[in-house]
This record gives sequence, C-alpha cells and structure tokens, in this order.
Amino acid sequence: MRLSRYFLPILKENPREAEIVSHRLMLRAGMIRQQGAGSFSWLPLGKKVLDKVCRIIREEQDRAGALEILMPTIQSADLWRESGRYEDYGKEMLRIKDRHERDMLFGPTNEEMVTEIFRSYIKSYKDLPLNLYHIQWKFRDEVRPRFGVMRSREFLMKDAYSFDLDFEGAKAAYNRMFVSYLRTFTRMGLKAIPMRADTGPIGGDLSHEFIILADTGESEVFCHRDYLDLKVPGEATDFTNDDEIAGIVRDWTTPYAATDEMHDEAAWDKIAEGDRLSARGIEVGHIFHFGDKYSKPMGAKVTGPDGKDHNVSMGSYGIGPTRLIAAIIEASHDENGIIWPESVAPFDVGIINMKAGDAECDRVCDELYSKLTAAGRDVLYDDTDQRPGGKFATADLIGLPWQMIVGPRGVAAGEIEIKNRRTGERETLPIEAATKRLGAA
Ligand code: 5CA
Repeated sequence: MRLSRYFLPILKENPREAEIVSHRLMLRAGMIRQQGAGSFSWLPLGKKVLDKVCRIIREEQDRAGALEILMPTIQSADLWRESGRYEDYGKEMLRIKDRHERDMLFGPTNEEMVTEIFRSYIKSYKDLPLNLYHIQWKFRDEVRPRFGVMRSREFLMKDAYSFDLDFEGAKAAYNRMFVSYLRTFTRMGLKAIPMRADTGPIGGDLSHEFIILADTGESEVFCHRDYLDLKVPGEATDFTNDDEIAGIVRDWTTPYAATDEMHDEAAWDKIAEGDRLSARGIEVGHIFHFGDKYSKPMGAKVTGPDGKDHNVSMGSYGIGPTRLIAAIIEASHDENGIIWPESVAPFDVGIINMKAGDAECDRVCDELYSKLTAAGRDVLYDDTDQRPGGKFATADLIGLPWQMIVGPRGVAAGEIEIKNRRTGERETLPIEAATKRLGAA
C-alpha cells in the first residue's frame, strides 16, 4: 500500500476524551472513529489489525475442532422467552420492535439461537461432539461504556458453543477451548492467565476468564507467580487426545489464580508472599460450562447409546477481538506509539522514502516495494512528501515492526537502513541484504 493512496487520519494532539493509552493511541493512529457512546467505526488501519486478530482466532478454533457459522445480530425475543433469559437479562439488552410490533433484540450473546439450530438438526449422540462458533457483532447497553473499544456497547465477539452427550464430554470440549485460548493469546504476543471467575448472566458453575495483566485493567486479580513461566502448548498439540488436553488444563489450573469475585483469602494466605501476584487485569476471553441450562428448557436432546433421551451438556466460549486489540496495545507500546507483535501488525514492513521525488530514492523504493510485496509481505510505502521526521513519527506511532529507511546518501552508496520498532536497533545494509533480511530474495 502506498501511503499517498491510503486513508490514515493521524492525530497530532492527544485526544482529550481518551483516558487510557490504548484508546489514545488507537485514535491517534487513525484506527478507529467514535460514532456514539461505546460505538466505533474501524478505519483501514484498525480493520487490518482486526482481520489479523480474527484470523488467528479462527485458525485456533478450527485446530481445536470448532466449526465456523454466522448467526444474525437481531434475534427474536420468543427464543429468549424459552430459556427464561428475556426477563432476566435486564437493561443491558437492547430491545427493539419490528414493524409488526414483534419483540426483537440485538444479540448480546447467542446461546439460545445456537441451541435452536442444534435441536432442529441433531437427534443422536453419534453426531456429537459438536462445537459451532461465529465472529459477530454484539450489543450490550453497558452502564458505563469507556476506554474506547475496551468496554464498548457494540463490539465484536467470537463465541463458540459446544454440545456433548454428558458432563464428561462437555468437560473435554471445555478443555479443548481452554487450550485453544492459551495458544490464541500467545500467538498475539500476550501472556493470558486463566482464572476462576464468576459466571454472571451466562450461568453455570464452572468458568475461567483469560486475563492479561495490565495496570489499566478493570478487574482486580490474584495469582501465583508460577504462571509467568508456564509453557504454552505448541502447534503439534493433539486436540483429539482428551487426556493430553486435560493434562495441559491441569497444569494451567493448579497454581492459584482467581478474579476478585472468586478470590479465596485462605488459599491466598497459604502462598509464600514472594510468589503472590496481585495486579489488575483485562479480561480478553471467558469460557463457561453450564450443562443443561439452555438445552433443558429449550428441548435440545439426543438419543444416547442407551436408547434414551438426554439433554445435551453445553458450554460457551467467548473472546472479544475488538477488546483484544486494546489489550495488545496496553501490553505493548512506548512513548512513541504502538509496538505491534508481528503476527497482528497492520503491515509487516514500512518503506520510508526520505526524499520522495528524487529519481534514485523513488527507484529503490519502488523496487523494494515490489520485491517485498511479491514475497507476500504486507508493505506500507511512505511515498508522501512529508518531512523525514514526520514520516518516522508516523511509522513508530502506527507501530510498523520493521522500517526500511531509504535516503539519497545511502542509495548513492547502495545501502539502506533497517530499523526494528521494538528494540529501536538500526542497521545499515546493502540494499539486497536488507531486502533478504525482511523476507524477499
Ligand atoms: N456467551 C458467552 C461466551 S461466548 C459470553 O458472552 N461471554 S462474555 O460475556 O464473557 O463475553 C465474552 C468476551 O467478550 C469477553 O471476554 C470480552 O473479551 C468481550 N466483551 C464482553 N463485553 C464487552 C464489551 N462491553 N466491550 C468489548 N468487549 C467485550
């Protein structure tokens, strides 16, 4: 992408309404535009990051055996009356009437709808286990939307729903999602700690929140320091092996970890003081095992091997991709801007033409651009006539992991400079070596 043809509305000043660094940087980097209380448009740079985040989520959901679907945002109130949640959900639910005066709602979550799909098609235990997920916009009329996309009213959610014959099967499904979440967050450069949590309006008695430690987090959390060194399972993890998966979950649930609501002072006191980590955290994912809470009232049952009907045992598993982006920025930035982990960076490489219009600089930049692009790298080429200082500031603000700096003096010597955004290290290299270093032959 050439910057001269891109839409990147950078803000020079710090927006006054932004209280936390991620919100400030997302606005300044032209990633999002606020449209109303807790409602945001995603501009090109933000949309690119969002797509990369969702891609990792998809890959790890698919790896764990979940199947992607897409359900509507607007739901019928009647479905929610079947489960009893229409009245229970309270003011967070946006209730709407259609032209026939029918009660509708903008989905804050999809347990009812996915249970309706399940019961319409699946009748036998032989079709289990099943896990269906989608990535769809949700609306929750939060009392206090704040911190930009961190707590908004309209936000993106990946929500998965598992169906099993019995408690044991549902526990195995829960474990698969648990491990899939560990892998998902680690691939985004985040250290997420699973913590026992309160189940709130989703229900059930087993749930874990996945928490990123950050001073600006809304939750108060308590955990053992051992979590900081636990190893995240690799790509070769066998999601069909229930024992292997259960073993990983055991390792990741043995040290103490709990959110504020579930905190157990007595257990906490038993941990040596130097091993206690009491901090603030951001909830980026939340998984629930709730058995037959929805399947029973909604009649989602299958015939078991015993020939009898069984209400299926269910769980649901959420990740907030829009909130995740804010969490990544909270965890990874400096005074100059965002430092993207390479896996979710909007572009892999920036090319900074220090003297656009200079025939040699333009030629070298064009060549670098086409070589890197042909090699599959996502490149942002700053071909504008801004001054070099402004270009450096932009590249750092939007967090391009690698920057190639092309100036007339270097080009005359056949060299360019490459800079690593995270370490700040700069290195001058012959043009070809630099191109190779950044992934093109
Ligand atoms: N149905 C279940 C799991 S699929 C559910 O709704 N869980 S949840 O309420 O915990 O939400 C799942 C995830 O959505 C949260 O972990 C969080 O990452 C994200 N999320 C929830 N509320 C908001 C919000 N107001 N703004 C941004 N993200 C949110």
